[in-house]
Amino acid sequence: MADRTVEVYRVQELESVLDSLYGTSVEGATERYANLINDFKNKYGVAPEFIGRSPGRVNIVGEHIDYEGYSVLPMAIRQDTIVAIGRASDLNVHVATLAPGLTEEEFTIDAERIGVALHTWVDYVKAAYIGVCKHLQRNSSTGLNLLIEGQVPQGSGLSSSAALVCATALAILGLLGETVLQAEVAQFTAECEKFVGTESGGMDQAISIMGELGKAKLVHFNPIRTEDAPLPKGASFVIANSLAVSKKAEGAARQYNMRVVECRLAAAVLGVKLGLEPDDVRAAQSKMLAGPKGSVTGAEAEVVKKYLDKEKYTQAELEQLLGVELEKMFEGNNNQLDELWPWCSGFNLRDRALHVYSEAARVVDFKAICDSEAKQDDEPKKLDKLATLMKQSHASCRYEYDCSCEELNHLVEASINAGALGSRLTGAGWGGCTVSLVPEGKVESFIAEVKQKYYMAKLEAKKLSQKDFKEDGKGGWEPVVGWKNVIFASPPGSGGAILDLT
Ligand code: NG1
Ligand code: MG
Repeated sequence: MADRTVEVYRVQELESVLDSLYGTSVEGATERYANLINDFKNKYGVAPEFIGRSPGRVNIVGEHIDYEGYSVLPMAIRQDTIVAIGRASDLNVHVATLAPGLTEEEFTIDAERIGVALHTWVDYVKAAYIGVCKHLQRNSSTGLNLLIEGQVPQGSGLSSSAALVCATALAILGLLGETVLQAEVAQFTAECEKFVGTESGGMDQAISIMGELGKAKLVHFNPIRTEDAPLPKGASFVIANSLAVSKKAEGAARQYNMRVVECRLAAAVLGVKLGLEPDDVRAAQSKMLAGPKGSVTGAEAEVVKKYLDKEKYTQAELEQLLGVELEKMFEGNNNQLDELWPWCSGFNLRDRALHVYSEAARVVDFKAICDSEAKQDDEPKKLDKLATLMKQSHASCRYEYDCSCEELNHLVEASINAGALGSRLTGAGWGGCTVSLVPEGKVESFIAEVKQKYYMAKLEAKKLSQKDFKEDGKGGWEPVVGWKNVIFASPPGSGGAILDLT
């Protein structure tokens, strides 16, 4: 596929730009952008020059395999982050947000002197700025004013963080007048998000930047590139937030990084058992045993079961097997993987590896079904096959990767009972959202039923926080953020873009 540059819209009339950006006229969108521009003027005294915009995403299949180099199949969603930018009169980057209660900050334009440590959301902005400077090999020559507004729910596995990092990077690139390839931005934003917490792969940034209206994408890594995955007709993807917050940068980040460690250890042990040379073992440890193009042959599960015979390995066992101290093995890593030791009680290499290989194969199967020429009357069969893969993916995440939680499992169950063909957790897990495949004609009744069977039932059983709900004025309850932000059908949305206001 030809390398595309990031889309730049010259804004003469906001409304028509937004129509092509969102593919349809979105209620309140014009006001939203106009407010951002206005608030920017009020805050900084001058009009913004550019707006960067990048969406959240939902992963349809291929969970926790991007950081092993295997391909994944997500789509961009409509909810996005927008960042207005202009030049400042000093040599600082000033950052403010329209979200209530969040502090403002400023930092120097000297990228070398910026520290990031995930203390606040501003660290994502800093990470994006550093990423742009590293990529361009120069700092901004002037200070910058930024105003940020985001609509991607946080901590819900829809990648609000990638939306923030990517939208910020695009705003800065717009202002600096740089034309850039989508794949380049996807690559460096994935790197810069690693400064801020998780040893993640590049899925979120890739789809946030490279998403396209109406299209799910098969995303490959090393190097990042995409293929279209034509979704069969007759079904919608419905996203539902379990309202259990996945605190990725805190508890779950440890669990997330712990999975990265387990996968690398699994690869290293397999390498030793398969008689690889030490150098190849080291290579296998940094990439799981992905084939040349991250391909799977189907034979991996047998190998895993044969050689990774124990459920949990201790640190001492692993050090003996690998002939190296684990602390040494993970030394010098951004996210202090070497600080995980006191926190863990053993390494489950077999189950993690089984998940990775089976999930990688499911992505290949999913794409093949999407691509298969089906006569109109075969579409329902295609949907069933895709749904089966989604269900298998959830089971594998739940039992083998252990990244689900009670709420997610209940929500998946309620979704199937409410008429979804398939349903699974999406994103890192341990909380956050599910994605369900629902026959088109049933979306409304599906949503109504899940409201009762999951949200109301859980609320009544005091298993959801009362703080997340308020009275709806009709004798019932509704989420404080509104139902449409908690459970909604999502067609594939467009990727990142720059709006030129000059
Ligand atoms: P979330 O937590 O949904 O942003 C994370 C990783 C992805 C991927 C998924 C699991 C980050 C920024 N993203 O997604 O790269 O590994 O988990 O498939 O950590
Ligand atoms: Mg994230």
